[in-house]
Amino acid sequence: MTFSRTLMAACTAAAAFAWGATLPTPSQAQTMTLKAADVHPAGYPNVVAIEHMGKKLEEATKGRIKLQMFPGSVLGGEKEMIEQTQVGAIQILRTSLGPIGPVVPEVNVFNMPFVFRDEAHMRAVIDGPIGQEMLDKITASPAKLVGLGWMDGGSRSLYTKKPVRTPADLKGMKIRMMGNPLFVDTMNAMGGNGISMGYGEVFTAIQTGVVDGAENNPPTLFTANHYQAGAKYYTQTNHLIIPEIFVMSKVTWDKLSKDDQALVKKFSREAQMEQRALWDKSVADYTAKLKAAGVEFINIDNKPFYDATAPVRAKYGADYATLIKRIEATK
Ligand code: BDP
Repeated sequence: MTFSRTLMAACTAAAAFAWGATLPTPSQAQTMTLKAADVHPAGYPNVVAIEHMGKKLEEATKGRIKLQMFPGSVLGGEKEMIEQTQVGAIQILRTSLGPIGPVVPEVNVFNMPFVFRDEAHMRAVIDGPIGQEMLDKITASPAKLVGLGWMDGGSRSLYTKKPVRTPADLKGMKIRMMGNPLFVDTMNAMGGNGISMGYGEVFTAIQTGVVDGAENNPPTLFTANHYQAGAKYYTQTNHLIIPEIFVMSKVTWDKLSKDDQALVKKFSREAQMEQRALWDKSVADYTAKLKAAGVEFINIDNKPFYDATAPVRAKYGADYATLIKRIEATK
């Protein structure tokens, strides 16, 4: 073999293991750089917690496993990123649980309106056995995703160009919802017209009047600038308390040694707890920033919205009555 052929062979081998795997001798642990992705910008609690998890992995494996974060939707919207994670092009994805629903229908129990009493209740559920079972369901499903851990996505409330206080006020208003029929049904039940749309299109849609508003938590409303597109009324409906999730591509997971898998699990649990502390602080900070920017927070009695969405819970919860009872019984 000539020198250049040897070089070519080496380059091909390097390309084949471009994301870092060494030649797969079973006794030798893997070297890899995990590509992690998030729609949120650098500095957002979820992004910071995953980056920190990467640092811990790097330290514990003496640099064998590294993590590179791609924040701010640079790798696409959540639907596209879920697909990329399924095929192994993204190794760790932090996403809302919302767009996981169409891929793993069981998770829709956590996506139902008002299924959690409040954020403390949601946290108790995700930290306990039900949270673990749900991660395991995702892992065991054919989706090719491994559920690593949960994050707090706070409570989602409405933000609109005109003030809303009751379901009747939503009549005729087009409200952007995440890509999952459950959310369109939720908004329709709440009195508006739910429009399913990717997160990256919401700013322009509000600005041009394609929609009259959207719904999200204060940190997202602030960092996505949607209030600057004209949605200045934030009505505290708290209709969805959706935990966020971070998953690993099954393609990647299967390449990890048992020891490395255990490390990833350990640091995932720590990331779940760390994000929460960052989250609480960010909600307070961004709420203050939104108020300073002129966003009007409207406090309402959200019972009429709870009552209006009963048919959505009945429809999507029908197959999970026992699980829902266990959620309700969680203190
Ligand atoms: C944010 C979630 C993010 C979603 C976004 C959305 O953190 O994962 O993509 O909402 O509404 O709260 O699409």
